[in-house]
Amino acid sequence: MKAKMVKTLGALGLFLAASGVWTTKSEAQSAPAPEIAGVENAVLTDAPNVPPPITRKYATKVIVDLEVQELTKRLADGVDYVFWTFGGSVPGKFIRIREGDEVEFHLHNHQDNKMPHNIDLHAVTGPGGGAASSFTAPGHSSQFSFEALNPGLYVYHCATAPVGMHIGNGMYGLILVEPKEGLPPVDHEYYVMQGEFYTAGKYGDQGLQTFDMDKAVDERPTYVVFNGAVGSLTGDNALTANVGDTVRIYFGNGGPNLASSFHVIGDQFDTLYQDGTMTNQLHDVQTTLVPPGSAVIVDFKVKVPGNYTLVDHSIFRAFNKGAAGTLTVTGPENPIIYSGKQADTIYAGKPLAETPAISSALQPIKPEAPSLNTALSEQYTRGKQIYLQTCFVCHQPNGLGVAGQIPPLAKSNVLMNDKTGAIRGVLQGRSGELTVNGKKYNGIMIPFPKLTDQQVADVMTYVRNSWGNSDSNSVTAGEVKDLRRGVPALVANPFE
Ligand code: HEC
Ligand SMILES: [Cu+2]
Repeated sequence: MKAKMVKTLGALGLFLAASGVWTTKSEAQSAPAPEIAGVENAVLTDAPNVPPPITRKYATKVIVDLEVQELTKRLADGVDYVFWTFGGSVPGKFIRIREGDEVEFHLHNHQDNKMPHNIDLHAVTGPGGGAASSFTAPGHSSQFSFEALNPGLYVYHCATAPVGMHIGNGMYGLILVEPKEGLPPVDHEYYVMQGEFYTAGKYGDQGLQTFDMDKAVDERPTYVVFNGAVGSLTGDNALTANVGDTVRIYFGNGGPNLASSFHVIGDQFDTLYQDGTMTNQLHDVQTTLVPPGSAVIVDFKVKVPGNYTLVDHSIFRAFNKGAAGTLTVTGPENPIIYSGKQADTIYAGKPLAETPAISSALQPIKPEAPSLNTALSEQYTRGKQIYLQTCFVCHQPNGLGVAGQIPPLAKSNVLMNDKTGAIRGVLQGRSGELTVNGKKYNGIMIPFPKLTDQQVADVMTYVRNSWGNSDSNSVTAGEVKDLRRGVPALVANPFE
């Protein structure tokens, strides 16, 4: 109906214009369709690098190819984590386009990945920011297109359920929609993005760390970092500039939970594009608040040599959780702007009142020993490995699932009373309404056709003997083999 009305008004305008009743040209003609000239492939970069500024003066069709990769990488020294990434790193690739561009977006989900993913770009005008149109199973690609209507710096992120977990595992990045007139030139442009990680172990606990849903829900991160790891921007990885240079930082916050109080120790933001908008520029700012799902651009000129520390000024995060980076500025001293230490002399004030000593009596908490049926221990141990690679992301390391989204395996009546169904579920995937322990779920579990019969038997043995579940028998490879044989739809993909 709306389309029809527009058409009628258009015809009327044309008629009036033709008959000379209409006077001003701008009123007579509706805005011309935006001209799109040519096609190009987007240059994508990993942090802290930014693609070069856009010099063209017209809109074009930009093709973006972004591949989701689930990878084990360093989170801190001696600490590894399975990151879910847009392009192989956290944050995801930096995308740079121009206002008015038509973007043809291709999201590829690598065939070795375990999870479906999608993308919600805050620069997209349309439902979900592209999320539903880009929902992609492992080994598939999705395509959708959008017009970049609003200039600014925008966050993108995965929006596949459980959304918090996808973002919490590193699925976010930045897309810059340059205004038509461009941005003022600077000497250095850098890409920095903050995010939190919630690990089962404490800060610094060594080895491969798993995602901890309870900590994530409670918003108690173990790590708060810039660019996906402790130390991404320190030491040899520090950002650099020379005295007299102008530096621009595109700073985003992936969250998932915490707002960042972004600050550069020892300098001021000469220009702050608050909230990533081009129309609200502030000057001479010390600290700027960047909520999850938002971004800012800061420009400043460095005038004195030395190390400038980038922090989240919620300062324990900087010193105790990783949220610190360095900008190293080299060049001649400028004692007028900053003198350095000029004196150190003896000083003695009046004695202060005595304060009582504070005693702390913190007891370390002993972990609960798992009750383990020794006859099944070998299979159980192998099964646990598979569980921690394949199943825990959804069902959680503690087997409790995610309220309302993923059913529990701990004390699950479905798992324990329908062994055949549980095995079939792993082979074939599951979907549709399901009641577990009296609560309804309606989700999608992807199939695991790559697991061997023995691996399925092992993981079943593990889940049926963990978290209070107990099964006096193990599940055998033979049982799995029989079920697999009777399953013609084995490779059917529930996402298709
Ligand atoms: C992508 C997330 C995901 C992964 C990974 C996953 N599951 Fe599931 N699982 C689900 C969902 C969602 C359901 C409920 C499906 C429904 O609503 O029909 C489910 C249901 C189940 C059930 C039946 C319900 C219950 O709670 O007892 C079992 C058993 C199960 N999964 C075992 C496993 C095992 C074993 C693995 C690893 C091999 C695994 N799942 C991996 C999401 C997942
Ligand atoms: Cu995802």
